Amino acid sequence: MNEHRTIKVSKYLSRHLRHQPDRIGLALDDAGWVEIDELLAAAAAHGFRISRAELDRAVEENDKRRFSVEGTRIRANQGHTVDVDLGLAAAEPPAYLYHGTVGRFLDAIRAEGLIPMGRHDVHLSVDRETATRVGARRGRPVVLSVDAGAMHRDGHTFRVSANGVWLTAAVPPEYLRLRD
Ligand code: HQG
Repeated sequence: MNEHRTIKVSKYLSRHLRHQPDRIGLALDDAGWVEIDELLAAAAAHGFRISRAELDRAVEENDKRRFSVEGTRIRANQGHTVDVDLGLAAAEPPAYLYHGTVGRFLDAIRAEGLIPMGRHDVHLSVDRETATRVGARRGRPVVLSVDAGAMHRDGHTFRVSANGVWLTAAVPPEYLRLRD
């Protein structure tokens, strides 16, 4: 299976495990899991046939480890817009985390801080390189430093996904340092 196909399968999985399971008649459980057999059958029934080997490859070779397989089930590790409770324990973040965005959002971010927009949480990266890549999805990237240590001391809750993305409900502006 070529890389192009793996990416296509990965995008299909992201779409239906994070955002639109009902589009193919799928129901995720409360924690976001679905039976792999059900997913493959639903995909085939809606015109996108994926073999089990292709699914396994898309999970294992995923650049961001976006999916977890446990036993007979699969879920997305983070990034949902549908209502799921991933059941992640609260964790102590590193002193600084990073958020990649673009210049056109900065005025709003300065005024109201980082908010989750469509997703459940604000997504933060452990290093500037990753944050730069996240921002670059939308244009020339701007990386913001988040004083996660101070937020944690002040009682904000952080969780870390299975693929190392830090999640928090919102980042008030006083914890942000903007770098243009
Ligand atoms: C911005 C991808 C205006 C925020 C990535 C971002 C990541 C505000 C956008 C993961 C704002 C939301 C998440 C405010 C935040 N006013 N704009 N107050 N607060 N924003 O896609 O962090 O490939 O929901 O800066 O790599 O870009 O999907 O979040 O630009 O890990 O696995 O609103 O998604 O991973 O966009 O990306 P998103 P994100 P995957």
